[in-house]
Amino acid sequence: MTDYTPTKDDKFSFGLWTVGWQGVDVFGGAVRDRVDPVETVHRLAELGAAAVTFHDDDLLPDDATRDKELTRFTEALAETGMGVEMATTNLFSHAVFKDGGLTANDRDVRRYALAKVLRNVDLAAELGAKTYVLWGGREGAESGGSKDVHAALDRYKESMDLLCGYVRDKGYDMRFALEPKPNEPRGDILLPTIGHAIAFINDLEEPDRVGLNPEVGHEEMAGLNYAQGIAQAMWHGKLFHIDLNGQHGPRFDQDLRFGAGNLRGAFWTVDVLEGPGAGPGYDGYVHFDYKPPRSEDMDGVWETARACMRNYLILREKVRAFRADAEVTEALAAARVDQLAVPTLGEGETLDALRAEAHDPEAMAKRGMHFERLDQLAMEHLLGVR
Ligand code: DIG
Ligand code: MN
Ligand code: MN
Repeated sequence: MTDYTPTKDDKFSFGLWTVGWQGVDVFGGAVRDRVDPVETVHRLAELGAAAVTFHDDDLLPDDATRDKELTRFTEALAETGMGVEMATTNLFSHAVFKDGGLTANDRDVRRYALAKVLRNVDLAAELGAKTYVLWGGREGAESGGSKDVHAALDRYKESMDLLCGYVRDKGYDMRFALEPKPNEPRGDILLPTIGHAIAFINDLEEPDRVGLNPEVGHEEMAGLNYAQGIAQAMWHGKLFHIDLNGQHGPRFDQDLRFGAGNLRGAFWTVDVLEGPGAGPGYDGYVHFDYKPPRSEDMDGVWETARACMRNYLILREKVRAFRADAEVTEALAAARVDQLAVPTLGEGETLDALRAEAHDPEAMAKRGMHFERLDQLAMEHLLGVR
């Protein structure tokens, strides 16, 4: 039993906006004061995190103090050894983005949004971030006639192609990661799921420079399985970054600390990230995008940050024990999970030979799959009785 104390080798990272969340919601104002990004860097370093991420406005909300705040922030990074691994742009808080940023009907707004992204891409490159996230939280609509989706996707593509060209021409070592979400704050958000985003990326001029930053709660809001979604993103080579948190299935975006909400889903998420099957596993930052509930004071906020990392380490130990369990190995074989890695057509075999084979569907239908035994073993590892 380890003590689940994170180290920088675990590559945990947090958005400044997470522990900085003041507890605002649709029905109530702030319950906590703004947290100084410098304090966040020091406190997260003390807790064992390796890096932070930020929206432009989280870090530098006021141009008048931009240089001073940036100096304080970079000094804190140097003092703690914390990195900046990802950055993104707030294209959703200011009223100007009420109809989106890059896909706003109002062309002037689109031009301002693109300029705002470009400015923070430069800062992200300066601070060493290798991933730039775009969450189009306001890119969407509440009513069918108000948004020409075909034109909106043209504009989204135009902006992504321009951003990829900019990063390429500047020689930045940086990739873009799109973050899907089905709704909230817009009634329906464009690129709502991992699948929609992958399809969109394939039509860009430089698809290799664009991947995904899937968030647990966002896939679950759509009633989808996050672990399966990130497995497909990895299959496409598109899991560039992750937003881990907790969610209780289809409802408003809860952004709970990782491990809260769908705990079984969190177990299989860690299993996929560890790379159990045919895939290589995920080697990026283990990033948390969550919101400490309104109920918490600052002590509670730091406890939630500690718990995100602790829950990940606890689940990682359980997943590794599950995968190392001899009975699990037997159960996997009984479930013929390994057979899925065997090509359906044999080396050099012809389709005629396959079709000529005597197939006995009645006999095959009688073969049990033994999935329940396998899942019970997983459940018992999760419950701590194995
Ligand atoms: C919300 O899930 C979004 C914003 O917080 C941010 O743009 C992105 C970064 O991970 N996630
Ligand atoms: Mn969310
Ligand atoms: Mn997110």
